[in-house]
Parts: sequence; C-alpha cells; structure tokens
Amino acid sequence: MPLTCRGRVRGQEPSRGDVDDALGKFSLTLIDSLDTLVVLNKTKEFEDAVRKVLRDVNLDNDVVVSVFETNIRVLGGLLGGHSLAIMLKEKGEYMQWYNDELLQMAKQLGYKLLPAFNTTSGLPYPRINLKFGIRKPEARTGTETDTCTACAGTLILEFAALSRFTGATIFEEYARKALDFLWEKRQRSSNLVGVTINIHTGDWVRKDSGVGAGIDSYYEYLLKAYVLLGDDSFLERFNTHYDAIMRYISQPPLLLDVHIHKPMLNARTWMDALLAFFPGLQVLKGDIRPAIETHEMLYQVIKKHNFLPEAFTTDFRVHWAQHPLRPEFAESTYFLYKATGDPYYLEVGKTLIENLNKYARVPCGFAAMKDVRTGSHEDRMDSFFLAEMFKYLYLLFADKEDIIFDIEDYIFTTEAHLLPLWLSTTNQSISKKNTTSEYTELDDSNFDWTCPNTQILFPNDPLYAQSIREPLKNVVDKSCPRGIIRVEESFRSGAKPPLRARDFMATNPEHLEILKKMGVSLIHLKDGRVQLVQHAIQAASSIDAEDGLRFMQEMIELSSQQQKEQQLPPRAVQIVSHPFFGRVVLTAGPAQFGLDLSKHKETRGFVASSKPSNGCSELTNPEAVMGKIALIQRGQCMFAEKARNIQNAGAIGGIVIDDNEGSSSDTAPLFQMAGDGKDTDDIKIPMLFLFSKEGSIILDAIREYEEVEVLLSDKAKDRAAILKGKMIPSYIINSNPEMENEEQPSSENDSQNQSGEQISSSSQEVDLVDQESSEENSLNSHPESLSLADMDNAASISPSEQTSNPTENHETTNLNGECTDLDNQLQEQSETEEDSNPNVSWGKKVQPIDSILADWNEDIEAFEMMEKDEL
Ligand code: DMJ
Repeated sequence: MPLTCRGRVRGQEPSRGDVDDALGKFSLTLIDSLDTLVVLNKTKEFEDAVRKVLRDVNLDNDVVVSVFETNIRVLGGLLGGHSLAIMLKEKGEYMQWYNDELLQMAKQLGYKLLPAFNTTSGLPYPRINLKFGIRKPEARTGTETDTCTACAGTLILEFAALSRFTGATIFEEYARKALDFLWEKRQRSSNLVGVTINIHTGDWVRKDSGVGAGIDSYYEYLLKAYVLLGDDSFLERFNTHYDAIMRYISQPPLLLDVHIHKPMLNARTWMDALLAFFPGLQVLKGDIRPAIETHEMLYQVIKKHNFLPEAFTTDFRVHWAQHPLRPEFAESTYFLYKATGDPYYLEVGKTLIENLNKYARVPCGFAAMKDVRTGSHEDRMDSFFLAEMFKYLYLLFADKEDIIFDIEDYIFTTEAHLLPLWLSTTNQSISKKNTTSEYTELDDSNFDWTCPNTQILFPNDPLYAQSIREPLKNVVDKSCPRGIIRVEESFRSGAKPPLRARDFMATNPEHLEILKKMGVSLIHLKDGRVQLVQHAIQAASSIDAEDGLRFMQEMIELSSQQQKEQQLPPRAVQIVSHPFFGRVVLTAGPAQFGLDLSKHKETRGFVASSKPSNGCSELTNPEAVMGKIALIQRGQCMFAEKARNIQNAGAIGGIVIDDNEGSSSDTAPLFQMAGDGKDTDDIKIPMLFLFSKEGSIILDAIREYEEVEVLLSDKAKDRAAILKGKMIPSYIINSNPEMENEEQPSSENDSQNQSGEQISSSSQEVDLVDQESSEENSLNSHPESLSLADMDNAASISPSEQTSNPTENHETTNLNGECTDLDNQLQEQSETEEDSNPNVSWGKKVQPIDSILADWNEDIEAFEMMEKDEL
C-alpha cells in the first residue's frame, strides 16, 4: 500500500472483492519478486529474500484464495526462485546452502491446490481455502459453478514444471486434463472459446470471446506449453485458435471481442488493457506485422493518457479509467524489441519509465492510477508490478552482459517467472497418451509465420517495422467516434437495418411503422418515458426480425455509450507541499454545484479544519479558514449548506471528508455531492469529497507537517511545475531567500455563474422520454449536469440525448477535418449504400425462423450477460 506505506493484509483492510483473492497471507509480493532480484543482479538481496520466505511464509492459512492467482504468482514465484537458486548454486558463489527448499514449498502448495480439480470435468474450482480445501463447511468455498477460461487454462507451465522438477507426475496430469477439456469444448465452427465456462457441465456461460480479460493466458499457455514441453498437440491447438483469432477478433490495429457462435458479430465496442500482452505473444508465434500494428495503436492510447486505461473504446476514449500499473504493454515492447532490434522500442520503454516516475512514484513505491484522466492514485501496488513490469523494463535496456545468466535458456510464465527450458527433456513420463483429443495432420500454412528470425524477417531492412507503424501514427488523435463497426461493415456489404438507432425519433410515425415491422414495440410508461421491447416473432418476416435485432443491439450500444459519456469524472486532490510535492494524488468526488474544476483553472491553497467540524452552522474560526481550503466532516446537513458556511467564512474551496470511518475509494464507488434542491448559484467555490481513508492522509499530513497545501483540479498537475517552486510552502520559501520572489500560492476563486450545472434527477433515466419533453430534457444533456448514473437498462435510451449522438459527432469531426480517410470513406459508404439498398438481407442465406429465434435468444442473453458483467 504505497500511499499509506503498509503491507496489505487480507482481513485487515476493507474487502475490495475479487481482487483480494490473490492475497493469502503468504507474503505475495516477496515471493512474486524473487526472480526479479536475480534478473536485476541483486544476488545478495535474492539470497536474503529466499531466507525470509523460508523463515516466514505460511501456506496453511484459513484464507480463500484464487487458484489461478495463487498458481501464477505464488507457485510460479517459488518455481522461478528455485530455478534461479539452483542456477546460482551451480555457479558456485551464491546460494551454496540451498537445498531445494523453495521447491519443497512449491510442492506443498501444489498439493494444496489439487483438491480444486475434484470436478467431473477436470476444470478446477476458481477458489480454494488454503487450510481446508474445497466444499467442507469450514472451507467457505466449493459452491461455485463457473470459472474463467484463463483461470482453468493457465496452469500447465507451473504444474508441469513442478512435476518435472519433483518427479510427481500428478500436477502435470491435472493441468493437461483441464486443457484437454477446454479444447474439447471450443466452439467447433469458430474454433473460439468463451470467457467463462461451467466447471460441471462444460457449457459456456459467457459466449463472448477475445484475447484480453478472462481468456488471455489460456492462449499464451498453449503456445508456451509447446515451447517448454515440446508437445506438438499444444502447438496445433494454439495454431487452430490463432487462425480463428486472426480471422474474427483481429481487426487491425484493433482486437475486438466477438460471439463464439456468431464470430462476425462484435460483442463490444471497447477493448481491455489485458490484451496488450497479445503483440508479445504474436512475436513468439512469429507473426510480427499485426504485433507491430496493435502495439503501435496501444502506444498511441498511452501517449494520450500517460497510461493504458483498463478499457478504452474503438475510438480510443476512456471506458474504464483506472490503471493498476499493468505490465502487459511493457512485456510486448520487450518482445518486439527483441524481434526487431528497432531502437524505437527503446524510446517507447523510456516513455513508460518516465511516466511511471512522473505520475506513479510515491514515497513508498509506485501507486496504481485510480483514474488516468485525473492522475489520482489508489493505495495499491500489485505484486505483478515488481514481478513483471520491473523485469521487462530492465530487460528491455539490459545488454547480454548485464544479466548473470543466459535469459534465452528460460521461458517466461504469464507472471514473468523464469522456467528453464531443459525441463522439456526431464521426467517426460506424461506423454500425449493422457490427452483426449485426436489430431489431424498439421496444416503447413500454420507454420509460415513461426520462428521469428530477424535475419529472415528483416533482411537488410531496418525500416521494416517503421513502415508498418507509419500509417498508424495518428490513429488515436484523428479517430472519429464510431458505432458498431461490424454493423457498419455489414452495410458496406449490402445489408442495413431500415432505421439506425441513432436516428430514431419516438414521435416520427414512419419510424414507428418500421419498428412495428421489425417486431419492436414501444411501451409508454406512466411518467412519460418509453421502453423498447423486441419480440422477433411479431416481426413481419425473418429479415425484418433480424433488422430488429440489430436495431436493438445498436440501441444497447448507443445507450451504454451515452451513459458513459454522461458520467462526470472524478476530481483530484494533490498534496503539493513538502515533502509530497505533488506525488500524492487522492481521488475525489465532484459536486454538482460550485466552481466546476473541469472548466476553470485549478484551485490551490493551504488546508484548515473548520469549526464546527461538520460545517453545518456559521464557522466559529473564520480567521483560520479565510483564504484557505476548508476541511469539513460529512454529515448532519446538506453538502450545499456546508459549502455556503465555509464560503461565508472566506474559504476558497472545501473538502468534505467522509465520516464513515474506514471508507475508501478503493472499496466504495465515488459519487457526486448533490445540491440541496434549491438554487445553488450562490456557491462559487469548488467543493470536493474524499472518503475517510483518503481524507485521513491529509489529516495525518497536517498532524505531521502543520502546513499542508493542496491543489484541487480535474487532473493532477505535472510535478515539474510544482517543484519549480511555484507551490513551495511559505516556511520553505522563507528559508531560501533566493526563492522569495517566486510566485506565492494563489487563492484563485473563479466566480463565474454556474447556472448550467444544476442537477437533473430525471437525467439518470435511460428509458425513452416522449419527444414532447425532449427539448426540456436536452437542457440537461450536457454531460456535466448529469449524475454518475448506474446503467441498469441498457436496451433503452433518451431521444433527447441523441442530440449528442455518434452521427453528430461524425459530422462535427468531419467538418473539423479530423477524421481519417478510412473513417470518411466508411461514413460516406454507409450513407450511400443505405440509400441505394433499402431491402438487402444482412446474412448470407435466409434461415428458418425457429433457428433464427434460437440464435437471437443466445445473442440477447450474451448481451445481457455482458452488460451485467460491465456493471
Ligand atoms: C498478471 O498477473 C499476469 O500477467 C496475468 O496473466 C494477467 N495479468 C496480470 C497483470 O496485469
């Protein structure tokens, strides 16, 4: 916990949900970083760390942990540590005392994980109690029915290594069985796998498929299992999946999730950050061109936001704003540099390091980004930061002689732990006879791309990689907001829905007629809102029903996109005074009244506690808060009342701190402070909200340093400006006469009228609003005036919000000349073809209505599932 400078102990901090399943009170970070120490040539420290692990770590805790995380981080960490310990011992200088103790520990852990595989399918339960195993009442786990594909398919490297190191074959057998089952269950026509699977029945629970979250390392382990174990069947499986990925998911430079049954249908219009590992895997496969393309696209996104947001849309807007310092992009950068030798990738690595130092480095480590848009931090440094990020960035810049062993003799696990390749010829007792699949002859074309070799791939052409990157240089800056790409494509190929969701008007009789034909009915709710429901069976024909389905899908996408856009992003409280100097950035909730920090310059000032602390009456210490940012405790009266009281006392801003002890933005969703139902135009100062944990960081700082200066803004400011002396507190300025003429902390208080910011409670509705009221509602369609609304009705939308829909964005962007040619063509083409092909079928052949209906239900279920998942 790099902000509070403590370790995170499970049960001692508020639960963060699934994320905490990686924590088993087993010194996760220490184990996960063992082999990093050797890579960084910290041999002495490695020796100390191994002794600490052997002395302190207990694997028998009554804690429920994730099988997947424990395998890749702890088992992998112990095996990576063991691999390098025996290497060092053999060299004769360090670790001479070592007697396979880490391996024994790994074996003990391996046996603890085995009960998870006690299912008829052989797929492991997702969680296990380290002390009590599975299904016993005291285990508090074993009732789960589903697991993710990556969770069940990312075991073979660690388990096989454990078997081969120890001679106990059972581990490799279990991991192989799980992989065999997944392979058998792949969707046979697309050769894709879904995101989650029922561990008892083998049914796909989530039928969307990509290369990111939930599936990623399943593919990685098929290819790497071939490399480590030399078993052709793994390569054949990988190649079969890879072919499907390149056919359906790869839409260069994007990688987009699709449905396993309908792989031409995109399942999302956004990508998650985990897929950034994929270019690295493509390098291992030897398919360099798409690796360069996707990596370049990701780099453009990073340059825009300093880090890769957890998810971003196809037009490169932030979808999920946090960034837990994930290493995948650094990993791909390392592999691309190894493959191409192009110094460009060193520049990329330099940018990554600079951004980490500039925006994430805090006094006790590196803090995850809570929100890349504001630069605010989360009190979290996941173990993969030291296990992977440090390792890959170091290796990127290391020369061969910087590393005390030959890194080429090892393979990286998904957590970047090192396993020696000589394991492929050791204890090979588990052969293909244990696998259930039968294999056809390998298609030679699958191997066209394998074995990257710079001599063959880049014969005397150092500019090869650059020539692939060049057309993508502006892909992010010049992109236009898009709708559903595949739907656009379907228009290009001749089909279209007669009515686009973005054009729909609930009062247009022609539109209503079209809806009726498509089996879509409107339900007028009592409060004036309208809901859309589709019954395919009521459609005039199967083609109309299919159009209706596409219309509804567009509506879902449009609605969820608009709701994302309407969310008011959180704000940042940055501590700028000594010794923080801008390093600590706290995530703050905005207010629906007062100065809007996104439109105005930030407000900075020293903080002062108000009296009474809740700020619910006239302050008794106005002299203390005058010209300062007042700290007020939440509770007892409305937020607006507190704001008025501190403003009357002369405060230039306010921070409300939650009175609910222990609350934190890590565990609770941020919210906006609402007004009091009255006119709040009189409140001119900015107001922000901090949960108790973030608030106590400021209160602790006051106790320790007395004078604490903060910056309230929509995005954390560059530390260089802060360090230049602009915000050095007075007691430091006084001690340095040369700095006395520097600009003093300002108490800027912009007093512009904020009438446009009044909250509209009806704006949280996502159902259709009658057209008559749309004008009134459109006043509220400015994103700043809307609350952080939950998305609970993804299939409906407010027409008033359609004024800022993608069509309009397209046009605006076109007029500004910012669209890429491709975007323009796409737009023009879709318009032309819409006009000239009024009744063309979307699909290839017309299916019988029953089978279409069954398919639709599946699609709709999948969409609903994904929407839920997104929530
Ligand atoms: C790591 O723990 C592993 O790389 C895993 O496969 C997925 N990603 C995280 C870090 O982002």
